[in-house]
Amino acid sequence: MVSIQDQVVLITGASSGIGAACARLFAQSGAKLLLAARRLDRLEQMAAELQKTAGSQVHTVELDVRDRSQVEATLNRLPSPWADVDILVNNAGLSRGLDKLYEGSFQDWEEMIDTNIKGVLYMSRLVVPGMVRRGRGHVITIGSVAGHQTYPNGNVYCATKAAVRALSEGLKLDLLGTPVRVSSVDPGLVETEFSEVRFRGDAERAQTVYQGLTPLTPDDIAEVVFFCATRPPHVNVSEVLVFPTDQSSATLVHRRD
Ligand code: NDP
Ligand code: 8X3
Repeated sequence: MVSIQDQVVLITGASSGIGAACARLFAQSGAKLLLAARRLDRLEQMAAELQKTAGSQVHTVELDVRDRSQVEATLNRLPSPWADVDILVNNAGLSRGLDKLYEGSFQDWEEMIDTNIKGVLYMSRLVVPGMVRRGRGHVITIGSVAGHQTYPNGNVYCATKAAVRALSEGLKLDLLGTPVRVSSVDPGLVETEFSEVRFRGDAERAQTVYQGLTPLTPDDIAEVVFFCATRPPHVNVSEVLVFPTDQSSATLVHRRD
C-alpha cells in the first residue's frame, strides 16, 4: 500500500453517502481534503469533525457541478496547496424518478444528464491538465451497475452511468503515456440518501429499495476507492463492479421478506 499522506484529495458530493464516507476514510490516512457539494453547511460540519478527530487539513467549497462557470471560477481560485489536486473523486451524482422513458420528465432527465455527465466532464477537464503537468494524479469516478446493465424504468439514469463509464475509459485512453491513473468504481445497491433523492423525499418508498436485503454501505465503497488510490504507481485498477451479496445483477435481488 502506498501512502496518501499529505496528498490533496478532491471529493465531489462529499456532503452525503459515498462521498462523505470517502472523506472520512481518506482523512484517517492523512490526506488533505478538498470537499465540494452544494450543501456547504454539511461540509463545514464534516470539516470540523475531521479536524477534531483526525487533525485533518480540510478546505470546503460550495459547488454545483452542473454549473460550468461556477466550477471554473471555483477551481481557478483555489488557494495553495488545494489547487494541486492529486486525487479527484468524481462522486457527485443523482437519479430522479423511475418512470417509463416515454412518460419521463424532461426536467429529471436534464438534472441527471447535467449532474452525472456534464459534472464529471467539467471537473475532469479542469483538474486533469494540472495532474498531467505535475506528472502525478488519479481520477476515480463513481459509476454504477446501472452503467453496465439497463434496468426497467432506469433508462436515463442508466444512460448517464453508461456515459460515465465510457468517459472514464476515454480518459484512460487519452492519458496513456502519462503517469495519471483512471479508475471507475461501480457499485450496486448502497444505502445512502440516493433513493430519497430519486423519489424526491419519499422516505417510505426509498426504504423499500433496501427492504429484506443487506445493501452495501457507503464505507464499503469508500474502502474500494481507497484501495484504488493506494496501489503502487505502476498499478491502475481500471474498473471495479461491487455488489451486495444479496444482489447478482441490476435487476436480480434476493429479499428475505
Ligand atoms: P447521496 O444522495 O447520499 O449523495 C449524493 C452526493 O452528490 C451528495 O453529497 C450531493 O451533495 C452530491 N450532489 C448531487 N448533485 C450535485 C451537484 N449538482 N453538485 C454538487 N454535488 C452534487 O447518494 P450516493 O452517495 O449514493 O451517491 C454518490 C454517487 O454514487 C452518485 O454518483 C451515484 O450515482 C452513485 N451510485 C450510488 C449507488 C447507490 O445505490 N446509492 C449505486 C451506484 C452508484 P449536495 O446535495 O450537497 O450538492
Ligand atoms: C445506483 C444503483 O441500482 O439504483 O446506481 O441504479 S441503482
